[in-house]
Amino acid sequence: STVNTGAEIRRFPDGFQWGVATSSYQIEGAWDEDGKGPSIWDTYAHTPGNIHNDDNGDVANDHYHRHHEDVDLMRDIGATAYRFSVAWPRVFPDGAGAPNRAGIDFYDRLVDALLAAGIEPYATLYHWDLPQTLQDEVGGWQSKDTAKAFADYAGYVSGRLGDRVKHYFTINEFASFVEGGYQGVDVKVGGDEIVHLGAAPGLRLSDSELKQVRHHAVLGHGMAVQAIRAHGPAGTKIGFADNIRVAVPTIDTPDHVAAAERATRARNAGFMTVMLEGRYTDEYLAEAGGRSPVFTDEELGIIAEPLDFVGLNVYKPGWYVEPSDEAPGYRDIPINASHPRMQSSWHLLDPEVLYWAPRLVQNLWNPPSIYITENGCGASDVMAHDGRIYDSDRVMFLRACLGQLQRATSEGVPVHGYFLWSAQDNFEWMDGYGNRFGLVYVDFDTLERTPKLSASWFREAARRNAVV
Ligand code: PNW
Repeated sequence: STVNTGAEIRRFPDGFQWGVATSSYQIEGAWDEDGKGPSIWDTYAHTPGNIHNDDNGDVANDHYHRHHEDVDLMRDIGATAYRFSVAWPRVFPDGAGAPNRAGIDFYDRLVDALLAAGIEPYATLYHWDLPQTLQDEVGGWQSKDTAKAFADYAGYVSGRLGDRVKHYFTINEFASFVEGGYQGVDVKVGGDEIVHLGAAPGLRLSDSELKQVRHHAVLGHGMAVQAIRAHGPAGTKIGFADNIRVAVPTIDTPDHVAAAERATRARNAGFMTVMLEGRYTDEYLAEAGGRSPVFTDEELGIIAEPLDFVGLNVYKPGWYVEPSDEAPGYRDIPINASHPRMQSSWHLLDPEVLYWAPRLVQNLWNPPSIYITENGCGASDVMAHDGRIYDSDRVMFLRACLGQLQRATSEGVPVHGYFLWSAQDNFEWMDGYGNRFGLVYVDFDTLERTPKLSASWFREAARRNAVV
């Protein structure tokens, strides 16, 4: 008789991508080299008091000069795909105008190295490093001009890399840079505790102004999709990578799941919902006194350009809900102060969110394909032992999360890949270098890289295409 071991049962579909992810500002360094213009994150991190320890990304992982070593590491870890971001101010130092040849050449070399190593490149076009010139001259995403400049840049990049890069994510995490950068985000993390998160450019706009910024961000996404379709080769695949706010049901019955769907659709009204439905919900339009956003039907059509896939960054439950007989048909459930967490201040733990996020998205919008574009966890310190670096907490986290994702694929939810955040420890925004998300440890004095226990776990999971 044959025994089916766990790893045989807990397999992912054939062709499933086992990816790792990073972003330009968090790893590249070389902040003012080869003609690169400053970004709003250069400015923000150079301003004392914004970042833990006043760290900045001037050098970061020095990936700009070490990308060959980093590609080799990813191959050794067994990654089949790599999600990186292109730094807009490397390619257009002032955001628009003449491209900087040396800037795009860097991504050319990176893509060639990835393909030579058998790793499929997935490019994100905006991971928050807006050219400072666009902030200074037009107010960044407060202006429609930024959406237009973004589309021009996206079209140019897809024209230059499109013979080798077949997959693009327009924008990473709308809420993180819009709410974080233009107002500041308050995240409820259990009990009465609220965590405040800030981001570049560090503005404090009103709710009404913020809705206009959101509108320009989703418009920029839609215009970029059109530009890539116009300039990239036929067959180029495009989507976004958004940190969906997931309403998690506590009981898997049709009425609880329906409440979670309603709540998820409502809480993502300014971003995912409008990009996938082409309309703002009535409730969303009534908020902030109905003064904003100002938009046209033509813009709604652009915002909802059909996509090839939806990318979901999934770390934590947004909140928990239950059904209600009263409008809007769901009710929030309080989160206990004792709810388990991972290291980051905002990181509530619930691995089931890797099941519910794709399942709710499929139920609500039925996209042709879904990727998990980020998932992972941070740790403030590391346990070095006999020359090895042990992160059993991360292995626990990954095994639990991927187990739930496998449950979704086994039920037929069309998830075609997973990108772990992150390939290496890197500059973790407000937390600076004090919060480590990598499968690979980086000594930020010597820049030496050392794979952690979690890298060995990832390699075996990728090799077996299963939860191990
Ligand atoms: C994402 N939250 O940010 C970003 O895309 C990455 O650049 C970042 O390094 C990574 O996740 C880890 O933080 C997030 O409040 C920011 O839930 C905030 C939240 C989640 C993710």
